[in-house]
Amino acid sequence: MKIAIVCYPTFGGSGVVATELGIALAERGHEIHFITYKQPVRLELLGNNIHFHEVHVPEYPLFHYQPYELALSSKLVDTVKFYGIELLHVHYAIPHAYAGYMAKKMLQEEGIFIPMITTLHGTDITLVGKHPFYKPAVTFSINKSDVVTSVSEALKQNTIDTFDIEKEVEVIPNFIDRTKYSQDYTDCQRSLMANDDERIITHISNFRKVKRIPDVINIFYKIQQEIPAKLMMVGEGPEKEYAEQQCDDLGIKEKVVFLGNSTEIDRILCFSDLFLLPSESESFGLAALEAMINRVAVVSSNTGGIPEVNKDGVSGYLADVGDVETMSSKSLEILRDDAVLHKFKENAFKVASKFDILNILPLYEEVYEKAYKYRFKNTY
Ligand code: GMT
Repeated sequence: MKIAIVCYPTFGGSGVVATELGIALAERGHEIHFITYKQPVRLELLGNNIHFHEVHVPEYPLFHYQPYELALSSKLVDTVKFYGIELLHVHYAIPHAYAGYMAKKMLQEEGIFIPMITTLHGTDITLVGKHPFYKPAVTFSINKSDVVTSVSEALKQNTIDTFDIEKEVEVIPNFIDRTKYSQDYTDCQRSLMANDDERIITHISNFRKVKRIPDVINIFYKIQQEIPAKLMMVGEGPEKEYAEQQCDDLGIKEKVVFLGNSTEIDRILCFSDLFLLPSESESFGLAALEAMINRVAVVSSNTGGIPEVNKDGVSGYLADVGDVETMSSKSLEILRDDAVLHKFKENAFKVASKFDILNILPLYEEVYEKAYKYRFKNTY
């Protein structure tokens, strides 16, 4: 099938999922066309059946805001026509579902009917999408999608509770490609990061408020008071500067390493013992899943879709949002003893394995088949 994928090309979870999905679909013989403003970060190899089309937004002094949606829908129309694209899969409703619908309408005028699948990822519903300034447009574009999927049961419920949705929302959880994560730890340069007696704790995110970065630091602060430990902070974002200041104020600067954005997440995770994800809201928690497949135990909040990924008492522990006390004591419970830590690490791997791409990809292919049937329906 010839599929156009629209996504954010950055380090954010939705872009990573869209990119990994496209790569896997291309490996299964589909022809994939990524359409976005920059080559997605995890997309390294382009080839016969994997293409990238850049959306350019020409600057014009009259525009205070550059009209990205307009440029994206025009690019979609051109690409669909030129390559004979059969299906449109947009990730993150804002503004992709809206632009996708406009492209559908323009193509329809020329007698081309292209089905659109919209995958909801999280903040497009829970944070940004429900803002009154966006809500009518988000509701409209979800309802106008031929198939709607969400990455967790929790997000599906949230969507139904928040929006006036006429469409069925199908849950297709995020996934992981096990084969991409080496089981060979010889490459793992743990000694560069910490002493043998130190536990390594990691947090990876885009350092937005929703990730509750101060909680990460406070949990670690309590851990390192009890056992030797280091904290790896991976990513960039608005809360990073404050986090660095917080570490300075708490006198733990030497024990915390800020690594910035990284394309070598698995290398960092391979020497980690524990992953912290105390988010305020999280529709799935892809970062936790990536940690778990690398045999890293997870201590997280119990918000949104996280309990569907991190199993309490098995792959790690869950606590209420903001409950730093419980998150630090549970972390210590995992970290104090080698045998306990080993058990949690192995469990984390087992739980994560259920989200293997081999189990999830066919669900997307099923949805594509279903959406493809809509191509003859002149209903939108
Ligand atoms: O918040 C992020 O990390 C980025 C955001 C995105 O859409 O790029 O992530 C959302 O989608 C991810 C992939 O489906 C999920 O794993 C994250 O849980 C979700 N983030 C939130 O709900 C806050």
